[in-house]
Amino acid sequence: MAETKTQPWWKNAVVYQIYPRSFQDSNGDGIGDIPGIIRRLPYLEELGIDAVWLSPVCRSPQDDNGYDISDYQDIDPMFGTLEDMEQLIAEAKKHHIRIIMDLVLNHTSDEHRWFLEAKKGKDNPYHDYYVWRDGEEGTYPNDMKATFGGPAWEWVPELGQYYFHQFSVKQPDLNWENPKVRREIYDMILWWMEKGVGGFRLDVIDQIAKEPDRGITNNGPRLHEFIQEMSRETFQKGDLITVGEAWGANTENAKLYSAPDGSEFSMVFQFEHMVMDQKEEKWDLAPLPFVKLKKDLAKWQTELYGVGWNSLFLNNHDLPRIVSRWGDDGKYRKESAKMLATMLHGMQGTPYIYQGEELGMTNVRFPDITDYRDIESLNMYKERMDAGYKEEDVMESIYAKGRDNARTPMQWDASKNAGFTEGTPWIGVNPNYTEINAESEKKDPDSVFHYYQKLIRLRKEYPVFLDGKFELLLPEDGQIFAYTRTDEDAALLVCVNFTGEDASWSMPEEFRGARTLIHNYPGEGPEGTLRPYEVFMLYKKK
Ligand code: TEU
Ligand code: CA
Repeated sequence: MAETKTQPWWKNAVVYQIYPRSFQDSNGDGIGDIPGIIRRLPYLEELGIDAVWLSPVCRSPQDDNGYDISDYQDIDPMFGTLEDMEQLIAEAKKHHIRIIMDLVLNHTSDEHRWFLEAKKGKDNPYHDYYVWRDGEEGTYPNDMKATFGGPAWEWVPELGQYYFHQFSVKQPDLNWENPKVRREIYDMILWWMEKGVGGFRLDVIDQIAKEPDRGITNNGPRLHEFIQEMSRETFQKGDLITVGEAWGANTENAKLYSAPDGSEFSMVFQFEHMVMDQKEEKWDLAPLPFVKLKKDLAKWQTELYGVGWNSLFLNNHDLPRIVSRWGDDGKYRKESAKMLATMLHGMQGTPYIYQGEELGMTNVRFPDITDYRDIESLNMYKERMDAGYKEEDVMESIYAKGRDNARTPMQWDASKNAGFTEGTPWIGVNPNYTEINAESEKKDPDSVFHYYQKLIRLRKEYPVFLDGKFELLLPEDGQIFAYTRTDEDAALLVCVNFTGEDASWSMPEEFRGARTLIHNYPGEGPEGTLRPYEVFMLYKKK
């Protein structure tokens, strides 16, 4: 273990994200569940991760797969019971794993008790828990749009009012201006903390301080005031990892979010690197500007050094599989999956691995739109078909960017349904599971799984991963992503060929003869030419 006495535990941790409905089914209903997760804890311990972030398991009508919560203090029967959750927390602890819950605080389900009350009348004590505007049917308060399509306003005839929703109509936005709402939320968080959770991921947290009349959704004026209050009232009373999801994060506000004094969160998920290969909308594809990507990641490394903390990720349940997106999921699947992992895990920050990423799982191409489940993809399909797009173009967008790419069942073995369920899975299994699965990778010393395992181990063994200062090499090179990490005692060189072609490379003088920590081709760290997707890390003591 690296010296971490003065550092919080989560700076040296690796987090694994589980999308519960797709991880492991235990009762044959085709839906992953908490007992299924408990069963797979030994696998996670073997991989070497320190914490698991669970996408929402609270009670929910599942309009947006659990991101529409109807009871924050209960578990959805689909996933199990509160006792199962308590057991998961306890069992995970035995495997040295902490459980991170997903807090969806920007909105609730429209079936949440607060919203059912709120709809009863303008005088109801819960009415002001949500964001309402008077009006007339058919004339929206303004032209704001919801992320999942259509207007951000929904008419409630009984009240003669619209409510505001940034996501689906079944996800009404909470009114954070109301101190009673904030207090309810803090009490709920404290309740989960008492149950022994290890931390929280905060869904679209930069959108809570909205001001719809001014068209403001993220980064509203009171945002950091609300977060600091929440942190003071809750997180700071425990030893937690907290990570805010913030599509609107930049290196300036990230210094607030992840301030070392702990006044807000441990860190945020920022998305600058995740929106480069698109035009205005994510569905409109554009080539990845590689040099720009390098400079952007380098900027985050440099600007947060010593004054904030980075999260490191390339995948989650909303994003396509990275090996299909920036690697090569055909001929060089293994090499390129390892390349992307190396590029990321050499940087400073807390790495997140999304289920199946450690196997090099790929995107899926289901033949028909009826094979898809995600509300975002289905709504987009309908909108674009109505607008006269060609079906094959719409499907290409879904193949490249649809969220269901990440949501197909975890591929455990080559048996029926990849060992995910004995029943009928809620969404199709990627047909490549007979080749790509955990069982076969565990047997193969050269697998993507073993490579991730090694990367995780290295981070814990060499303190330079934790504190080394980042420097980008060859910033203008169109194929190679190389950087160094340097602290008082040692230096690390991370070098990756991001492409499927040979790349010319000359070893920096100071790394000649340095020790190879990891390499995805046989032999020592190379000189002269890097083969397709070739990567290595070199280490030198000063
Ligand atoms: O995602 C935030 C969000 O803005 C996404 O809708 C994002 O724009 C989209 O997925 C990109 O494809 C969070 C959750 O991670 C997501 O699963 C939820 O659907 C959303 O919030 C609403 O809670
Ligand atoms: Ca189940």
